[in-house]
Amino acid sequence: MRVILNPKHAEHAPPGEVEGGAVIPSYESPGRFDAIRAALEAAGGFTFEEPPKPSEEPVAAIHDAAYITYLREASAEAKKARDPAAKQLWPTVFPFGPNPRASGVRALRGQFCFDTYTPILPGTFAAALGGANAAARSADLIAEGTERSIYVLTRPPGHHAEADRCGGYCYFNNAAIAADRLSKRGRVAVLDVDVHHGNGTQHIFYSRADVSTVSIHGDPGGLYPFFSGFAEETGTGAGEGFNLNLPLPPGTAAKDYRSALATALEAIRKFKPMFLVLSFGADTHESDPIGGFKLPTKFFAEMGAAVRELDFPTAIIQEGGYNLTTLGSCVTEMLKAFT
Ligand code: SP5
Ligand code: ZN
Repeated sequence: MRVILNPKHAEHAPPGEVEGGAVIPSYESPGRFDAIRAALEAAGGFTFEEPPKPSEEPVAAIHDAAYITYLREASAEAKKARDPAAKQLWPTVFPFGPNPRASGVRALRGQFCFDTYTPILPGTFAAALGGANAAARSADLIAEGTERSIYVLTRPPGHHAEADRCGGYCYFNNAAIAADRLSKRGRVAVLDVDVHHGNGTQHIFYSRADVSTVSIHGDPGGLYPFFSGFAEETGTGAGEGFNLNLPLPPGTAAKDYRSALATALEAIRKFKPMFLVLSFGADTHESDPIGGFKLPTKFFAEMGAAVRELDFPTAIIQEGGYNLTTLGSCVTEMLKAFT
C-alpha cells in the first residue's frame, strides 16, 4: 500500500496543552507520526512517499481565505518573535455576541479558533499545509484510479477544523479536502471513526447532498467536542438526511461498536458513493489516554476488513490516537486489511 507522508509534520510540536487550568504535556505530538511509521515499516508491505511541493490551492477549496491568511501570518509572526512566550500564540478570548469586534491580533486568535487545544506555533502553517497537500495527493491518486486504497500519514489531525476555525489539535481539514476533491467525480461518503466527533467535517458538508458524512464517536454529552455530534444532527437543506451521527457511551467495547459500525456501513451502502474517505483515529483503543472506549487491538483488523468489504476506492486519513505504544499496531492492523 502506498503511504503519503506529511514531510513537514514535525514543524508543529505543541509544548503542552491546558487542562483544568494547568499545562500538561500535549497528547498530540510528533512521536505519534514516528510510532506509526515505525510500525508500518516493521510490518512490511508499505511504501512511503512525499506529496509534490505544497501549495495553498487544496486548502482554499475548503477553508475561508481570511482564515488561511491568518494562520499563515500568525505562524510567521510566531517565527519572528524573539521572546519565547511570543513564539506560542494561544487564544484567551473568544469574541462573541451580536457585533463581535475582532480586528486586533489578540481577538483574532479567538475568532479563528474555538478551543484552547490548538495553539499557533512557528511551524504550524507549514505542517498543516503539508498534511493538506498529502490528503489532496491521496484523493487525486484515488480519483484517477491509480490506487484502490491509500493511506495518508499525517499530523496535526484535521477533522475538528472548521472552514474558518482551528480546534481540537486540527488546523486544516484533511479529510474534507480529500472528500471535496473526490466529489468532482462522483458522490463521496466520509466515514469518521475517530473517538471524537468530527465537527469540522460534518459542518463543512452539512448542507451538501453529494458528500455524506457518517461518524461513530463518544457521546458528546460527555466527550470532546461537547457541542457537536449528537444523533439529532442529520443535515440541513439539500444535505438533510446525509449526515449520520452514531454516538456511543463511554466504555464502549467491541460488541456495541460492531453494531454501530454495521449501521454506519449500511447507511454508506445505501448512499451508493463512488468514493470513500475514512477519517481514521486510533483513539478508540482501550489504552488510549483520552478516548474512553475499550476496543482491543485485534478489533482494528476487523474494522479494516469491514470497511474494505464496502469495496469503494478509499482514501484513509490519519486523525487521532494518543497512546504511543499501541498506536502503531492499531494503524497497522487496520491497514493490513486493505493490502
Ligand atoms: C483529532 C483528535 O483526536 N482531537 C482530539 C481533541 C481532544 N482534546 C481534548 C483533550 C482532553 C484531554 N483530557 C484529559 C483527560 C484525561 N484523563
Ligand atoms: Zn480523536
